[in-house]
Amino acid sequence: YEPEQQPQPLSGIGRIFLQCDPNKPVSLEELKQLGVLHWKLDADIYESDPVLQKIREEWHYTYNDIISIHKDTLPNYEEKLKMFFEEHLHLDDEIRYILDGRAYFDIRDKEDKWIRISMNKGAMITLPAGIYHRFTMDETNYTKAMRLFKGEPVWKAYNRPADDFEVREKYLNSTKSA
Ligand code: KMT
Ligand code: NI
Repeated sequence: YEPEQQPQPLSGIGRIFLQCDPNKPVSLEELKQLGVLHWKLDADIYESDPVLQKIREEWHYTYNDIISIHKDTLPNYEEKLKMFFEEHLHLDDEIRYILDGRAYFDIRDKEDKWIRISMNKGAMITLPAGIYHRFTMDETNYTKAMRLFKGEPVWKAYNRPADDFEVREKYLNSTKSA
């Protein structure tokens, strides 16, 4: 965590706030062009939420589990946070739904600058396969998130540089036409 280099986040329940360095607001349209999907849900009813159910059916998010990120609940907490904060990509979409607490996802924009996505309880997001990103906590150091996946989960992360993957080229092409 490098506080001086981080854009200052805003906050708000269930909302997603976007900022890029130095604190320039980012539009949802820009997020869309980067291939990021997002929803605002009622996390208090996640176990029986028909809206979540519908999203899962529409996007084929068949798998889910819940991860509680806190030094007392997550084995190798420090080490894992360090890994999450390394800039990386995945060969599949990364789908996360914040059930409690808060967290940040940073993604790279088309100019390779960071956009900070502040996620509160109720925020759900899909980062497309091949996008460079990283994950970090705020000063509360607690978040509980549902991890979703299309089919059998693969959590493997490839740290940057990972430009030779086909998925990376595909991703870049998809942002060009958007
Ligand atoms: C990732 O790959 O960036 C993560 O799994 C982030 C932590 S899960 C809320
Ligand atoms: Ni990731």
